[in-house]
Amino acid sequence: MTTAPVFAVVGHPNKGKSSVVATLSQNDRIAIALEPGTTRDRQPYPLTVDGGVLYTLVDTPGFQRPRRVLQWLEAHSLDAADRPETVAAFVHQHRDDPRFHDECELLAPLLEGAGIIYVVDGSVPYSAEHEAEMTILRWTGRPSLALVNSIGDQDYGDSWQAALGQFFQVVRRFDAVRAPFDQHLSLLRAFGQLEPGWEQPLAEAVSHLSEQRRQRRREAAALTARALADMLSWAEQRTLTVNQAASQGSDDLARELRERWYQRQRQREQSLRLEVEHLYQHTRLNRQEAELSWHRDHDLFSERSRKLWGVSRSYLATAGFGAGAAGGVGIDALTLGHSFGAGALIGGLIGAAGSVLYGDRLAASALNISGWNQGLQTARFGPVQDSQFGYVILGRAVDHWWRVAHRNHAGREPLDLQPTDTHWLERLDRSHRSELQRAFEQCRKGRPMDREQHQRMVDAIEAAFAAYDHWRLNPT
Ligand SMILES: Nc1nc2c(ncn2[C@@H]2O[C@H](COP(=O)(O)OP(=O)(O)OP(=O)(O)O)[C@@H](O)[C@H]2O)c(=O)[nH]1
Ligand SMILES: [Mg+2]
Repeated sequence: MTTAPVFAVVGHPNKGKSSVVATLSQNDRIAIALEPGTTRDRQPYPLTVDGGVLYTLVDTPGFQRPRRVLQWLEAHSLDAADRPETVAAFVHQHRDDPRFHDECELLAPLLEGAGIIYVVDGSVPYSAEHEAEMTILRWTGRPSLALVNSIGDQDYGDSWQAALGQFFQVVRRFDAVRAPFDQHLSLLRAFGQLEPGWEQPLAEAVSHLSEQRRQRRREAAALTARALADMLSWAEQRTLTVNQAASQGSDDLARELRERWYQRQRQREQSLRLEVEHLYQHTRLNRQEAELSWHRDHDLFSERSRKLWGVSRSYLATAGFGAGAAGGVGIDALTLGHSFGAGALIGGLIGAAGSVLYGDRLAASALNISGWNQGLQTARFGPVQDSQFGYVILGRAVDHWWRVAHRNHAGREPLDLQPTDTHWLERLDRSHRSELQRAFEQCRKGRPMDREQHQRMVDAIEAAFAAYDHWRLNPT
């Protein structure tokens, strides 16, 4: 069994050290902030997959007094051979000296065998003040790699590369917030080149992480399938006594059940969001303002959002709504055979979001009241009769999944779920589309799916993820 490599992430204050650690250790709890001096003490963050540590990153505070440290080192070194010991002597001697707290914290893991990841900000020009830092790091004699992480918009990467190349074995550009997953893997391979003993553990880390990513996508599709089946087949019920039935009009009753039904759908969608976020180890995404709240103007249930989420009439036609759809027949006409039409459904749901369009008409028609049985009656609202609802929920879920799966753990901005204006779902192949349509129909009719059917639905959703991913990367 090989030991997992350890890397200390070091550099100037406020240049993205903690951001690099957060992204590469998939840990969104690490403190990242605009103010310098956010990280006060060194802290190891292991990346664990299936109970095994693949590598550990040590977050550290930034250099505070590199020139003073270098002066001390130069004054206490006899020749190049004793430089690592001189650095160790410095740390030993200044461990309790508050002036050099930060330097001792960042050098200690290097003395214990960690490799160096030196982080600079490529959006500000190179300056000689970094030379003292780089010289101190070189004196430790540890394997080293420099990362040019750009915080702002300017690009001084080339001048940085030239300077860094003289001090570090490998120099890479890496944007901690935006770098796609492939670049994480390529960076890990570069770490493996720093020391012979690290090549194998980091090659294993790359293969574990690739496999984990495939599994997560599969699991996210399964979670989405479960939520869809649940939401599409959901009905609210209430049992009424004779007195209750007499005192409450059916409009009133429908309104009550409808409110509960909306509430339940919202909660179920929210719980799917959390499940997917936790799957990808995002534990504190800010969804309050920018993302999953119910904006009135692109509400889940509005006609506009149906269009935005990519469910076009031609898609509905191919998915099983009949030839009339392609000819431009209105949505209501397409679904005439159902117990309530898409127009009424959408209108009613808009009603829930604040407008009163169609509200009561829908409420009355969606309510189903049983006959009397031993002095009791059952009122039932749902399940939703239009499979279009499924496409809206699916569209939102796929978009959320994509943003979470592609989000680095250094990201601290709110997750902003902007609706798209392209019918990306049409890129899904015909057989998976039909599979989805079949699954939605089955849920609508309240028929439970067997294992195989459920599995086919998961496959179709995974294919929808892939289609969306492809569309995002090749939008035209
Ligand atoms: N746009 C962008 N911003 C980044 C990136 N990396 C860091 N930042 C921002 O830069 C600021 C500092 O990031 P940190 O990761 O806390 O920096 P640090 O080097 O750990 O800072 P100290 O612990 O204070 O030394 C934060 O506001 C980050 O959001 C990046 O790759 N892109
Ligand atoms: Mg920090």
